[in-house]
Amino acid sequence: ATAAQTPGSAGRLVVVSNRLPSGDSPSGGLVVALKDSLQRTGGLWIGHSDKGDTGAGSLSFHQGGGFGRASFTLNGAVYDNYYLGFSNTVLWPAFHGRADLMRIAPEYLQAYRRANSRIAKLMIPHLRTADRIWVQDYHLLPLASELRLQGFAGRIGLFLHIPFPSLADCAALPNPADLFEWLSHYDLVGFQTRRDLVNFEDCSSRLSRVQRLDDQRFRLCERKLRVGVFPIGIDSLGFMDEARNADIEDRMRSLTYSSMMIGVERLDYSKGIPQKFRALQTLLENHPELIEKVDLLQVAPPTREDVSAYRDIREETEHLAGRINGKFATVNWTPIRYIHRAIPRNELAGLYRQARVGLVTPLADGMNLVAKEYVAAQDVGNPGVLILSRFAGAAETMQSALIVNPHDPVEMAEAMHRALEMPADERRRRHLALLQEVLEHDVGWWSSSYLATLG
Ligand code: GDG
Repeated sequence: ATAAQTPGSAGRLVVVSNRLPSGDSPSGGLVVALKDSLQRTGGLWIGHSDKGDTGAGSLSFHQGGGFGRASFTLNGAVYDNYYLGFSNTVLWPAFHGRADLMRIAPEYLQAYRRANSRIAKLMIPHLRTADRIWVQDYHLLPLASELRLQGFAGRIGLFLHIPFPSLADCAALPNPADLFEWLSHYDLVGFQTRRDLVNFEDCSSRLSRVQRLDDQRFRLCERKLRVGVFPIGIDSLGFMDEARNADIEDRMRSLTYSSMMIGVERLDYSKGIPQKFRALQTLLENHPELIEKVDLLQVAPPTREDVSAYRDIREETEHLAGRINGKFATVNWTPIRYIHRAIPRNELAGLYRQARVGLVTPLADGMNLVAKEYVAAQDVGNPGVLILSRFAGAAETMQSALIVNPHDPVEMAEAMHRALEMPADERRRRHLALLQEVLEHDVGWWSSSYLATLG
């Protein structure tokens, strides 16, 4: 098939992600970062939407949001097998070190290929030769190969938001060589951390045909590929404002105890919530003077509930919270306040600012934006302390946090104790170093350095 590409002189930015950002709701960091380039180049954001005619043979264009937005729909069964199936029951667990949670089924891979081929087909009539396409994340790995097959010859980049797997996990994928074949059709593949780049090199050299050309260039499956490390950030100034203006303090003042620790993450098995709860239990056992003095506010909105591993982690989390609360609670205090729904963004910013300790303790995480949001939200004169897992991508650049191993409950409990007792000058020193990093490498820096490299 040939692409009906409109020749055009000015290249636009075309962003493709699994989900199309909505035009009216408050913008996430990614939208804030890309809005300028999209507007300036008259660009387009393409993503899935379930509002629409599933049989539609073309993209649907939407109003609002300040830049071009177009959506595709997929047949319900194809979408489920592509999104819940291959993306979230094969790729997500393998890429997060949990190959044991994979469920491999031929119809998942088939739907994943079909979905990507269909997305490419719907995109082709709307593309111009000079466009730069920026594909977001693991749902769309084969998109470049499909676009090439259908005739698009312009620049295509991929950013992987999640970790690149280790060799053992990569080898557990249904057809490991496919992954490298898919990646080889991009001009630029961006990773969150150096560790991901090392894993990519390790896996591709064992499972595919690769040759290093220089620092940033490989020959992969007979094609040239550029790679780079681009740690994603947040809209740091925007979030600092949000936290300063949040009006949560009055309501929080009615609480009788002084120290709140906070955890915020989708209820995902990669986030280490049970490990965090067990560490809190160890803290209360080893430091009983903290009973009625400290608590953990855990915000854990539901996610991917149709996948069985997510039902299991919910059971485990709720069982553990109940057990720990039952064991330690008194008539006017409970150690864990657990909220299983999303709370509004501005409220979240105010809660981070109130919390003396931010607990970001995933077992595996591409970057982890909560760590950056917690830092941005603090009062610089009297900041809280960030406890950060060494398995979060964020740990590569946020070494002034208290870095912990989430598998070790005693180490984590001691870090919590240390954070709660930390003198103000040490808190300010650590916070300042972290804040500088969060401000310097915000999401605007991330998108412009990626796009400058894509060319
Ligand atoms: C993937 C990678 C990488 C959470 N609960 C609520 C809420 N959130 C917001 C947080 C934060 C975002 O969701 C979560 O971002 P993370 O980075 O922590 O994690 P993932 O969702 O797993 O994201 C990750 C990221 O992509 C970007 O590349 O860092 O490693 O896994 O912004 O604040 N927001 C609101 N209510 C909630 O209850 N409003």
